[in-house]
Amino acid sequence: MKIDQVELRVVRLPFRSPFRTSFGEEHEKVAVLATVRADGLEGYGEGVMEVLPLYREESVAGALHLLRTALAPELLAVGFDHPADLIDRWACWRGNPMAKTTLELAVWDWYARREGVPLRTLLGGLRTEIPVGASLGMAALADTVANVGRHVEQGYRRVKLKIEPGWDVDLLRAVRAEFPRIELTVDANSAYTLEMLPTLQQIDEFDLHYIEQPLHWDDIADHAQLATHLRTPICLDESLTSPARVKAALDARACSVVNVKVGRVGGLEAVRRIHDLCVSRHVPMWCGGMLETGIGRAHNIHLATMPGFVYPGDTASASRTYHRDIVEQPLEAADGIMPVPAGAGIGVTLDRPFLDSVTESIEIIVPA
Ligand code: OSB
Ligand code: MG
Repeated sequence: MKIDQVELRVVRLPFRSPFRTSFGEEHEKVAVLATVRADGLEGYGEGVMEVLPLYREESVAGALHLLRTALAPELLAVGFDHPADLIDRWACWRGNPMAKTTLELAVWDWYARREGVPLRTLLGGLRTEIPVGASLGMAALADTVANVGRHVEQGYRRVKLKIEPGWDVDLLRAVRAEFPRIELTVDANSAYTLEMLPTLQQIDEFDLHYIEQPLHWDDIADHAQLATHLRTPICLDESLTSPARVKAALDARACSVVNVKVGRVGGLEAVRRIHDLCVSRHVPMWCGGMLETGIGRAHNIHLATMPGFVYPGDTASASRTYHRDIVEQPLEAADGIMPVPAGAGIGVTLDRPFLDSVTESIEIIVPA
């Protein structure tokens, strides 16, 4: 198959309210959207790089450079038989999983639309709806407790709280006092070190489903150490950047739960490989989020239908994050259940006037 052109578009969308984590406070989304065009069809992908490398080390500027100078020209020159082939073809360019995923997702969406099937079907996902939880940014204690209550009332299947040193035990005590039995998790986004073991051990008393990425954003060894001192299961997020890294983390017993973000691990074929590994080892997985627009969110919903995604993910209603989305279909959960957009590919269409109104730049790349 030959692709006629690749569009790279940068959009800027304000959040409804600031999202605060241990690595900073964010007020808006800057997303790179890739569109591939061929045979009168379009496919869409979204990158989760940030303007500055606060979560992992990729950035919007670096990803655009790789996309326009290497990935898109290679795809346009060579074409493809199956989207699953791209990950190995692009391995010659080291790392940069988020940049690669941006374009790989667009090819998967295009391919599914051309086959006339929902993307989930290509991934082996039989479910037409998925249970979801919500990730709450840091806020004042009383506001956080009230916010947990609102999400519980809305039926979210799990609530995740962002923590950091000094904002952990008291927070959990307050939330558990009000909600002793809800499925509760915490995400430290790499804010702790092994020296803080006594604090981390106090977290054991709150009956959390897991603790997400307590230590350094690229670490496996220290997490393996930590796991021997905690009852609470460890879930890795930032550290898992490829199928090989997931295998290394499981071999080292650094985590017993896996957060899958397609951009962080290098695309949907990488997700499939991680999925099969985790299923074979009986390791529960769930689909993380990066506050995506409707394109990335729709991809997440489709991939989370794969049978190994047994815990509720972070793919909550789009309206929690945005006043208005760039896709026409509302991606909204009801009672903690998110329906999978029906139709071919990821099942969404673009709200073109709104998309254009939030677009910062567009470039079109054609075969050389
Ligand atoms: O660690 O899961 C994370 C958002 C940005 C960067 C990292 C993370 C998050 C979230 C948001 O927790 C989840 C979502 O609602 O998309
Ligand atoms: Mg996380």
